[in-house]
This record gives sequence, C-alpha cells and structure tokens, in this order.
Amino acid sequence: MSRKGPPSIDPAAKKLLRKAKAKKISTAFSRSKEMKPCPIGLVGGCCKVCYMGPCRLVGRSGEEKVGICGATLATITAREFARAVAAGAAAHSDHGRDIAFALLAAASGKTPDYHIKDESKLMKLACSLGIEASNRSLPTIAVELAQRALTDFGSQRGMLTFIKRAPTTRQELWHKQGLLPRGIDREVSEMMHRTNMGTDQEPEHILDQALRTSLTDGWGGSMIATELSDVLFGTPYPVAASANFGVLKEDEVNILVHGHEPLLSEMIVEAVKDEELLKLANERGARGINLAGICCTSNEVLMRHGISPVGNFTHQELAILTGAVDVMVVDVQCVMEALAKLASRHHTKLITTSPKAKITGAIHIPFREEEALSFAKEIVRLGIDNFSQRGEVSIPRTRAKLVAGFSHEYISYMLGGTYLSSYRPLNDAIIDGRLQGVVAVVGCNNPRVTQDEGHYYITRELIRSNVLVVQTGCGALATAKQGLMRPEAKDYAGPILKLICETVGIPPVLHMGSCVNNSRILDSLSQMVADGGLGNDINELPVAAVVPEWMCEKSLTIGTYFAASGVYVLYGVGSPVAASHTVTEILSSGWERKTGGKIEFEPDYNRIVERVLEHLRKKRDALGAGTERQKEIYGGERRKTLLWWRNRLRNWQRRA
Ligand code: MSK
Repeated sequence: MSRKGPPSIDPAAKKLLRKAKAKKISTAFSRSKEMKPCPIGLVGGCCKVCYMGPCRLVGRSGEEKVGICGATLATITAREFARAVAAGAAAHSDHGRDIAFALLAAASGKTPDYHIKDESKLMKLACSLGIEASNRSLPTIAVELAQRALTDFGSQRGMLTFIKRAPTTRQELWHKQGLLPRGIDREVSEMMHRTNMGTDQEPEHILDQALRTSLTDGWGGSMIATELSDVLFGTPYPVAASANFGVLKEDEVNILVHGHEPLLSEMIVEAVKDEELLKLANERGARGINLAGICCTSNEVLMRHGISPVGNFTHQELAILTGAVDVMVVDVQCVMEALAKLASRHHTKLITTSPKAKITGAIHIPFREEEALSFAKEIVRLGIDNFSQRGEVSIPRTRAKLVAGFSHEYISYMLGGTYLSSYRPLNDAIIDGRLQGVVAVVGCNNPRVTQDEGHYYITRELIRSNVLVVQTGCGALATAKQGLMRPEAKDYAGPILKLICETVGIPPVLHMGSCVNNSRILDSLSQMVADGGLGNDINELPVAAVVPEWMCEKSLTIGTYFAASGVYVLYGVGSPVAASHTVTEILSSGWERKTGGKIEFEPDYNRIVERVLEHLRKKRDALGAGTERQKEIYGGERRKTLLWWRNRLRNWQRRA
C-alpha cells in the first residue's frame, strides 16, 4: 500500500514539501514513498512473541499454515491486534493518570500554579459519583474525586467508575458478555499476559479481552483525562481561532506546543502573556510572543483558549521547515523522532519535557509541576533567546477561520437552553426524518495516503447528506484547515442541516477536542439515548464513526471501544487484519452479534460514505424515524409542551 495521489490536499503543506524537496530534506511524506510497507506484514503475519521464530505465515495457504508452536494465522493476527489495543489503552490511560495526579496535587496545595477552574463541573461530577459534597470544601471534594479516579487504575474487581455513564442496557450487555472492565491496569496487563507465548490461543477469546481492554480507555482513562482536565482547566465552550501555517508570525517569537497532555501547555498559555517576557521579546526585536500548536496538545489549548493550531500530525516536520518556529515543546505521543534531526538543520529548539519521553538530539528539560509556571516561562525565554538565530523564513500565508470548543455539556446547552439543556432537539430532528444521523470523523493523518483528503471528502459528503459531523484529534484539524468549521460552512450542508446550523448558530462540523476527548462523544451518545426517542441503547442510534487516515495503535483502541459501545466503525487506509479472514469476520459480524457495533476496513472513501449512509438509513428505518407513527409517539403533544416551556423560560431569562 503506497500513496497514489498527491502528498496533501493542503496547498500550504504542498508548498513546504516543494521546499523540502528542493533542499533534499526528508520528511514522513518522502520516506513513505521510499519505504515500501513490509510485504510480510502487509499480506500475512509475522509472529515475534517468542524466539523460536520469527514465524512468517504468508501466501495463499497462510490461513492454513502454523508457526513453530502451532499458532495459526488467525491467532497471530488476533494477538497483534489485541496488543495494539492494549498499547493504545495504556497511552490514553497513562495520560488520564497524570491528570488525576495533577488534580490531587493541585487540590492538596502542592502545585500552587494549578487551580480548580470549573467548580460547577467538580460539583456535578462529585454528585454523579456519590461523593459527599455538602459542607465540604472544594479542594476536599477534588481530592476525593482524584483518589476515586486513581482507584480505577489499580482496582482488581468490580467495575470502573465512569462505566455507570453508559446506558443501563449497555452495562447489562457488557455484564452478560463478560466484557465489563475490572481495572484499567489489570485489563491492559492481562491483555499482555494472554498474548504472551502459549497462553490465550483462541482468536475470538483473545479479541473479547481486546474489547474489554478498550473499554478501560473510552470509559476509563480517556474519560478520566477529559473530565478531570475540565475541572482543572475549564470545560470548553465555543471559541474562534484560525488553522494552518498562516497562524505563525514572522515578526514574533513562535512557540509551538505538540503532543497530548494539557498540563504544561496550560502554563505556557499563561507564560506568553507575562509582561516581563513580552518586554524581553521586544528588546530582542520581536513584536510579541505567538503561541500555536500541533496535534492534540494543540486541540487542548484550542478548545479552552482559542489558541490557533498550525496543523495536524503530518504538519509537525513542515512547521520546522518554515524556519519560523523558535521553540517546539513536546510531551508524549505522536511526536516523530525525525524532528530532532530536522531541528538540528534549522534554528528550532526541540524540547522534550516528559520524564517518560526523550529523543536523541533534542534538549530534555523534565517538567516540574510544583513550579509549573516558572518552568513554562523558562521554555518561553528559550524561544525569545532563539528568535535572533532565525535563518531564512518562509511561512505559507494559508489559514482558515474556525469555531471549536463543543464539549458535550455545551452541545446539550446550545440545543436545549440553560434550563432544559438536552439532546432532545437533536433526537427530534432525527425522529422527524429531517436529520439523517450523527457521525464522528476522527483520527490521525497517515502519509501513506493523501493528507486530509479522507477527512475532508468524507465530511463534505456527509454534511451534504444532512448528517451532523463531530470531530476530534487530527481529523478535526484537517477539516478546520479546509474551512468546514466556520459557521459559513453551512452552505456546504444539505438543506435540513443548513437550517439547523442557522437556527442554532453552529457550523455543520463540531470540534469536540483531542483524542482523549472521544469520551465526550461517548457521553453525547449516552445522553442521546437518555433523552429518548431513539431506542434504549447506543447500537440503536443512527450514528457511526469513521477513521479515514488512521496510523497508530491508539486509533485501533478508540475504534474498538466505539464498537464495544455499539457503534459501527469504518477505517480507511488499509486493514491490519486483512491476512486473516477469521479475524476480519470476528471484528465485523462477530462483534456485531456480540455488541451491536463492529469494525470494518475500507480504503475507498466513496464506499465508506455509501456504507455509512446505508447504516444510518437502516438504523432510522428500524426506529421508524420519519414515519407518522414515530412523530406521533415521540413528537406530538409532549414535544409541543416542552417547546412551549422552553420558549417561556427563554423569554423569562431575557427579561431577567
Ligand atoms: S494526535 S493519535 S496523530 S489523531 Fe491525538 Fe493525531 Fe492520531 Fe496522534
């Protein structure tokens, strides 16, 4: 599988790639052309879990062949997939663990620069989890909340705290199928044990544990990361910003945050406003300090502060190629090792900050949460000092306006209003047969396919077909760069979606945050079920998820927990399980029988759109959406009464 089309649909990226080519600088785009995918991995299996091999099972008869221990291609493929799911769950959950520790430290007064920003979310979370809130101080409640979250990592029995947020029918199904996760670390650890040499050797059984492990991410580590970050740094609401290289400034110090966790980037947001540092920047000839981002750290500061993103995963090297990045500060995940060599050819200082992640050739300064703000200022000062070292600068002027910040709480508020915040108006639009459904288009870039093409094409087609699209991660940044997150993008939407966008005042594509914020989508799905009219469980909703340009293990974990939660998930690019017909069937029809959700791989974007629309249609038909009977049951008098009350309350609010 090699890229057939152009490297990108983004003119700014293409411009910088021409520069790279002229200067003979390698990037992920050029390396993906030069390096053919390993033919064994592509069409067969290579088992390396012991040293009797590596056993290569390829060829037409691959499915009948066995490794030295007797492992079949199906077992080997299932093991590889399951290990990837465990790795992705570990990454997201470790992120969640760090946030829980940060909340604990902040509430205990050990990190003076962090404060609880969203007191009302803290109280709501405490109440929903049964944490005693009356007559207790906020820090005391926050300490208990953090401890409760940390317990989920080490628990051995029982079930995760946030699993209770799933619809009751879904919890019962997980219980019946033996899929309820007992503890985050336990499931990840057990997944590694089971896939060790000579342990679990039945593909379906291995993949059951993959489902269970993935749930520790979506309804565990990622949900902890999202919810506790909101408590610490604020729950997002709509903010305006711009996306693409044009957000870099030629006459200002450019600091780029890249990676995933918001702990340091939140402090850098504060540091770049520091008067002394701004004065120092002026003294060094810069007109100011400009903060921007890459990947999911970028999404975190975009959602909460409107800090503009330079771009998504495959923009990271290109950003350095502009010659305008004075500091790129990274933490964990999705940071290419190639950055160090590239930075050494430019003036950019590449700074690694996580005690978990070093890169040879980068400057390593371990982040100290106890002195977070002064640490952030130190990083900014390095950028200011480096400003005068710039060589040739060429920043493509391309940028697009966007609106981000659609937390599930905000969506509920914007649909229902302050007093009746609810997903019901969205459900009503589907019940009436006006809106076709809701689809999440999420995930990475992969230089093996044209950058942003899948995200853009699929999203455009879906909104044109009156499907509301929600996005996270690099997919969100892809369509933001193409202008689909501006309110004016309603003109690309079908007539019904356009009307909804005009009435509510939203773009047709909603940015819901970073990769761990996929948990916001899970919460939205639960809320859609709870608010009624669309069945009793997530698998009955006319919803789907697409991961068009996936590349990493975390993407597989996300898709797996969506499937475990009852959602149809379609991946682009290619299938990591294609070699085994058995495993392909388990992930698809096997999981559909088990959970109501499934995973399929389809590299053709047109077919993805067709399959998604067909799936939404089937789900709507099963619900009787758009039929008179359905409108009567779920619309009619009850809806009129609700609308009457809502309008009355709005008028009252306005007068007050
Ligand atoms: S950053 S996981 S490339 S979406 Fe979350 Fe982007 Fe994929 Fe990393």
